Amino acid sequence: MNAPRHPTGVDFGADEAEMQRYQAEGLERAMNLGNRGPIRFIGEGALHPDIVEAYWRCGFYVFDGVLKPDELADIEADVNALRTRFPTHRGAELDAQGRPAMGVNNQAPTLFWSKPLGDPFGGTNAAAGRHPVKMSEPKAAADAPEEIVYLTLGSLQFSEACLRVYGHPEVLGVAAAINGDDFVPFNEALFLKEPGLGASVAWHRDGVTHWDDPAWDQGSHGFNFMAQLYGCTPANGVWVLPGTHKLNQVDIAGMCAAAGSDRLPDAVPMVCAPGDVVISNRQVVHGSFANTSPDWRVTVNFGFHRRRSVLGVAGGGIHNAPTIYDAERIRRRARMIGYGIDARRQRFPDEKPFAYKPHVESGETWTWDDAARADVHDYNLEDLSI
Ligand SMILES: O=C(O)CCC(=O)C(=O)O
Repeated sequence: MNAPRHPTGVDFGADEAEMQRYQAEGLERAMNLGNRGPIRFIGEGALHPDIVEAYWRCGFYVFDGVLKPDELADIEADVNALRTRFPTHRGAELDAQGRPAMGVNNQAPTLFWSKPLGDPFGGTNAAAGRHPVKMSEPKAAADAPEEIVYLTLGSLQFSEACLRVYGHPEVLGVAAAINGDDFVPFNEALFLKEPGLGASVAWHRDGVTHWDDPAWDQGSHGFNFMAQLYGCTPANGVWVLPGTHKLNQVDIAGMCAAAGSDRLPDAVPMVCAPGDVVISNRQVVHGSFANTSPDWRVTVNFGFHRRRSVLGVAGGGIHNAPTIYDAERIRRRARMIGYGIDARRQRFPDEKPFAYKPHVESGETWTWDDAARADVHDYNLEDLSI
C-alpha cells in the first residue's frame, strides 16, 4: 500500500529545526525500545512472554504486518468513499455531491472538526479536561479549508472494512491475552491525519473512572489498537511517554512547563509500516502533533477493556450519557464483536474465525446482514467509556 504523498509547504516556523531534531532523536529512542515484531502466540492463546513483557514495560507494542494488502485496499476504498460523504462544512446537511451527509442522522457523536493544523482539545475543559496543554498550531496554507474532519467516532457503522479489522482473529487473540477471555469493547474511531491539514491531539491519557480505586493498576483503563493504513512517521504518528501507564499521578502541564514546549523530552513516536497494528495502553501519556508532513496517516482505532473494569461501573460520560454499565449493556455492546467476526468470515472465508468466549458460552450468534446494518446505527451511544 503506497501512502499518497502531498508536499505541504507548511512547517513549525521558528520551531521547525527544533522539531526536526526532536523527531530524529525520538525515532532513535523508539527503535531501541524492543517493543515491535509480529503477533506471536504460544500454546493455547497465550501471547509470547517477550511481547507481554515489552507491552507492560513500555505501555505500547507495534505488531508488524498484521493487515495484508487486500485488506488495506478495502480500508482505503472505504475511507475514500466515506470522505466524500462528509458534510461540506460543520453543521451542513449535505455532502459535496448534494447527498444527505454522513452523521446528520446520528444522535451519537460522530464527526469531529478542527481548523487545519489546529488543536481542538488542548487547554480546554472538553473531555473532562484531560488535555491540559495546547499544542503548537502551525499556520496552514492560505488555500486550506476553514475546517476539516479529523476524527470519526462510531466508525464501524460507516465502514465494513473497519468492522472486519475489528473481527481480526489474531488481534482479538491479543485482546483476550491482555484483558482476559471475557474482554469487552470500549469504543472505535477513525483518525484522519491529512498532510498539511491534520489536527494535533494534545498530550493526555485516557481513563476517567478508576484512578482512585484501591484495585487500580497499569491495566485498569484498557488499551486501544491502532491499525495503520499507510503507516505512520514521527511527523504524523502518535507519541508516547513510555512507562507512564504505571503511574497513578502525572502532571502533564508541569512536564510541558519543564520542557519549555510541547516537545516532551523522553517521548517516542509510534513508527509503523502499512498494515502494522499498535496496542497502546490508555493510561500512557500520549498525543500527536499537527501534520505538516507530506504523509497521510489513517488510523483504525478500537479499544477493549477488562470486563471487571466495566461491570457495575459508572461510565465516565465522555463518549455518551453517564450510566452504570450492567451485564445487559455489556452484552449488547459486545454484539459488535460478533458482527465483526461474521463480517470478516464472509470476506475472508479461508481464515479461522476468532471464538469470543462470552458468545461461545452464551450460545449467541451474530450474523452480519442487512438487519445488522440497520441495528448498528448509532451503536456508539452504548460505548463502554471509562
Ligand atoms: O491518533 C491520534 O492522533 C490520537 C489517538 C489517541 O489519542 C487515542 O487513541 O487515545
